[in-house]
Amino acid sequence: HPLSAPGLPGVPLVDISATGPGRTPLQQVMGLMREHGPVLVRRLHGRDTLFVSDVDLVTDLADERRFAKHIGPALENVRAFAADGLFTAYNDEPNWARAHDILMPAFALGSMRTYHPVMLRVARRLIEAWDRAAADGHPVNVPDDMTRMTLDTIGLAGFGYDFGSFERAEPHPFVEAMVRCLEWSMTRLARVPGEDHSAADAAFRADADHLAGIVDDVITARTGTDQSGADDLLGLMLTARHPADGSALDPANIRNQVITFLIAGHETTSGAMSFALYYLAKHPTALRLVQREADALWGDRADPEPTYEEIGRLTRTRQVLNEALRLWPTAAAFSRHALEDTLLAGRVPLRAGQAVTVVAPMLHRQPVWGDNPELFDPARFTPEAEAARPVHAFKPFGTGERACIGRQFALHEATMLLAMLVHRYRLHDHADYRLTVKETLTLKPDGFTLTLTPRTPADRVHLPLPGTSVADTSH
Ligand code: FDE
Repeated sequence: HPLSAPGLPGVPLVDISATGPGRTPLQQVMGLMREHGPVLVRRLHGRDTLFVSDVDLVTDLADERRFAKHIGPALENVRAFAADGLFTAYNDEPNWARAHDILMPAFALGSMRTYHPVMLRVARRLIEAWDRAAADGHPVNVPDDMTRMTLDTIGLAGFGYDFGSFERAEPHPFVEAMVRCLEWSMTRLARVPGEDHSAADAAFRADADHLAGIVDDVITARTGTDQSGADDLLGLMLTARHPADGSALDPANIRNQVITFLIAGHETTSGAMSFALYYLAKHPTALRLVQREADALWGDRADPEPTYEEIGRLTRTRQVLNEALRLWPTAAAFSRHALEDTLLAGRVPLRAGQAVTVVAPMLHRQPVWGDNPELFDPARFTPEAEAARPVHAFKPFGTGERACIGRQFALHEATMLLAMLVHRYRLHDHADYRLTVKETLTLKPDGFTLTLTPRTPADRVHLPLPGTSVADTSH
């Protein structure tokens, strides 16, 4: 039996210092929870982290009067290149509230109407590339192409900057530098005291400078030109004043926000679409349902022009995305700390300032999800099924005022692309892919490839969908 964690009677303490966290630390924690239960302390070189995934604990942690976002060691490392950008800012850093209040309107549901045409334009770039692969019989690398698509989308929609990712054989240098920065942030957590990491740190500095350089190009490209009509994120940041106190964002903070949005806006969303396609490729019944939904909108049209309103009607597609985000929430953990000494859910004593990390993929496998939580089943997200579940059982976007500001953006982008893809292609799991989840702070299905063939009118079943309702599956 493992020891109890200090000050936490009954909470198992698991020391992983002998092996370290390895390349898949999140999946290691999932394994520890499968063995020791949903509340545990992991010790690494004398540093303890309290991980939880019980619904009642997460529900209590969502109480904004008693808990707040915690910038844990992983996000501290990300601060080395994103500083006081929204994701990594401390709650009491003035730039957090300032940027949050200025940027909120840009992420309200209604603003997606503005981004829709750009999202559609980039979706068509991906489709062009996939049409060529289909014609040549070549496989496509799903996470790589999803990352091209999401980077180009946030670049164009947010900042009017074109990364042109589909014209490159290799990922854009920004992506490579960013992935290495994220990897540095993750592996730095596993360092053994006393080791020399100066080479890795120098390489990280070079990558971080590279990111800052690209971002400065993005900003210069804008400030040199006429700003009228630039109502995107960058335009807002450069011109908008805080609604209450009239203050503006300073240039250093704008740079941090652009880095933050480029990272947050594409890594997680591309992973979510990749997992959704993985599950669709493995689950013909779910695939048929989303194909019928897309067919009902676009029939045999070769190049449909999805409208903003139509994306809101893609209920089944949205359920598939939610179910993929349940099994593999791509931003898999978030941390909270207690504002005062308190008893978490009446059973775990916490001191003021003490941090707790929520392990979303395990929360999403708790008994409230039924007795077969590993099963991919989009029907878990029908309105009836959602109403029957505690609201905090599903947390792929974090919680409270520090929850994901880009949620509607990501869901609109991903729902539209998925529907367009299943409408257009038959997906072939040509390599009999076995899921391995790669971790770079975010999660991706590693090396997942598909081959494609165009769907024909004969592939389309012209039947109405049974009992579809337009439902908001938000949480
Ligand atoms: C945020 C976020 C979060 C939280 C974290 C913590 O708490 O720490 C999460 C969980 C998330 N997010 C998730 C996600 C998923 C997906 C798919 C996404 N996400 C997407 C996106 C897009 C975009 C643009 C974004 N996203 C963004 C963002 C930001 C900025 C943030 C921060 C906020 C504050 O204020 O804090 C986030 N996101 Fe996300």
